Amino acid sequence: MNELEDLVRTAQAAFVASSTANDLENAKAQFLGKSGRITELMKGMAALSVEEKKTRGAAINAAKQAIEGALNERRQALADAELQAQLKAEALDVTLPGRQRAQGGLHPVSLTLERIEGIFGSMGFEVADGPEIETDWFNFTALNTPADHPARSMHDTFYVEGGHLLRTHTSPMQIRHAVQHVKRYRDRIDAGQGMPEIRVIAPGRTYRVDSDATHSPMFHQVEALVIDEGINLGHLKWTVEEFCKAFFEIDKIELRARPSFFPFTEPSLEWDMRCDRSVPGKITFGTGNDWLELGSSGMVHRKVLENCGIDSGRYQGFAFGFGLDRMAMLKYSMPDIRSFFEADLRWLKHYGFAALDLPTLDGGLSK
Ligand code: FA5
Repeated sequence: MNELEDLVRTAQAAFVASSTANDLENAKAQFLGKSGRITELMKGMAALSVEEKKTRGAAINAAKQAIEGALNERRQALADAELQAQLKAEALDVTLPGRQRAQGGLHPVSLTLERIEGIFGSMGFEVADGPEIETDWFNFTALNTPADHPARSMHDTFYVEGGHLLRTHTSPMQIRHAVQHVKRYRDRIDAGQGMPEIRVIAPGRTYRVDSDATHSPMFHQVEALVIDEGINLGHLKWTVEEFCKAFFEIDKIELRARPSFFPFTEPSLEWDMRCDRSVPGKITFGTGNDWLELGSSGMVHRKVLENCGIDSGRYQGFAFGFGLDRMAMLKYSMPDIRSFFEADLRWLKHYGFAALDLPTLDGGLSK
């Protein structure tokens, strides 16, 4: 009997010494496994008499149950310890204040773009989109600016492989859109029924080798194109004026048209707006003795219409291209165009385009 009590004690000690579930299973095999100590003792009963087998068998069974009891107890203890360790590792302080989700805002260029699209949308203009990597044909040649034309030097740009370039203005969209329009109404045009008017704006990114406070190597323009029978300079002036009134939210503006030159428009005009800049850092429109350049425009050149397959004897058009970033600078009184592309949160916060003090979940204020 002592031998069995010893065995139980040895098993209990081995289980207690097992610090992991794996160790415990190995220890179990030594006592309760197929070739473990209990199995060996069972096998040893073969030579005993029936009476002896009864007493010996009962004693071995009792020892086996004691060992199994000790094993289960240790298993439970290890599982509890593991759970405690996990709970400790994943401890959560529910009294901590919640993490605040920072509130972003739209960039002034995006807001300006949305605003411009909204205003022209209300005037019945479609919005067209086109590639920023252009061919020489769309960016220059189709716009009546052949390879040897001096006007090309004003649009120094970034050339990429395969004779392509980063577009220097949004005017190539005039050609792309007009060509598509003619294609779409080919049957009507061929039947002598004419085509519906073109009334479209094309905003987007443009590129030039330029950099100072009012020029950036990547900037945004918005192009407008209207082509129909009987379009004249009066339509151009009215559209520019109405757009400016809506954009700057003022009823009284005074525009000045200056003669200019673009190979793709004839005549060509640049538009300035009367303003007052006598107070440093402040600009007021509609009064004052100063003029601010807004953008360029003109009546679409006969050759450009013809390059798009449009009958220049029947149709006339106007087009203009305004600097979108410049419009944003004027609208929000921002002095330096380079700040637009520096992704400086302090600048966005300063002009109110990113949240400043937001309430956190614990009622405090974030900085
Ligand atoms: C053009 O780009 C012509 N395509 C506009 C046009 C369209 C004329 C249709 C006639 C008919 P211009 O180079 O002037 O024109 O540029 C137009 C406007 O883009 C400028 O008035 C200015 O507001 C803006 N701009 C030009 N270069 C830059 C630059 N580097 N950074 C920021 N804005 C610029």
